Amino acid sequence: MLNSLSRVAAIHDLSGFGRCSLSVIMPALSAMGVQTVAVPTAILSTHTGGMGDVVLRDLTDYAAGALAHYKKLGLDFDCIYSGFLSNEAQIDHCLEFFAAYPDALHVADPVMGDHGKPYRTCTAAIRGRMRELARAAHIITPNLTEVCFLLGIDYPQGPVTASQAKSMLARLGELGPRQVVITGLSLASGEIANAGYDRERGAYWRADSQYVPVSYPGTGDLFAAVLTGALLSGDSLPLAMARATAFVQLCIKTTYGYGTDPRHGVLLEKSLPWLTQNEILTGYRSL
Ligand code: PXL
Repeated sequence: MLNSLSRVAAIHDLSGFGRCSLSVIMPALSAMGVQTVAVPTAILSTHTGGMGDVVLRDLTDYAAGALAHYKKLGLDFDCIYSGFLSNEAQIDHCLEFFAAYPDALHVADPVMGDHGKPYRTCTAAIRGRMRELARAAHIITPNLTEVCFLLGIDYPQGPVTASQAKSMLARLGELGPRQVVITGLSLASGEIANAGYDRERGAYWRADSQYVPVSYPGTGDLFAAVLTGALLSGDSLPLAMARATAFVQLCIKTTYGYGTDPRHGVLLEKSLPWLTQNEILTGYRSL
């Protein structure tokens, strides 16, 4: 039984307050029965989304030693999963983890920005190198802002059509990953969709969410974590998308109902028990 637990190396920052990155990724994956080994890239007092002067301890010099230790121990990983990275050396470390565990599932959430703008720490150099990481990954989970950075295109001012979404997915697939999920797409038909592509099958999928007029940090991290946990537990891509979409929607709706400060993130503590049930709340369909 114990041998059937999947083990993930999660290369992300640890933001203390604000419910994003490792603070939400670890409980989500644990609730799904996936063992998570944190490889923290930095410790921050809060996320960088509007809570003043963040106290940051950079841990860029940590990952290479941790990797060497894990290799020496003969420790295996079923998945290497990267997220928010704040310098180019950290991208190199993710590539080194990928290379050290070639049989693992390589997931890159290319966290770079939102609403058409890069995060404070995401320089042009990081955006360039993030494309390299995306090329090396098996699965990537960009939002629309990150799609634009990866493809070098302008951020669309209005909603996108299903055929534009498919074309973006296909172009991202051409970079290298065999599966691509674009999160939080505002479709011209009025829905908010997570749109997925399986390059080997030539299949396009969507899992829709209802619109809520607030945006919370960390929801992209939660989506990618639940998607990863679901794939490791044997879900197909569309089923994993449906599970991650349903869970993030539950978190958002729960939080919106309480009217808490959006900068504090979603009330994960209230929604987490859903993840322990092997139940899909909403479906998926072809894009
Ligand atoms: O959720 C993405 C994220 C991760 N880590 C840090 C962030 C953000 C988004 O603002 O600031 C430090």
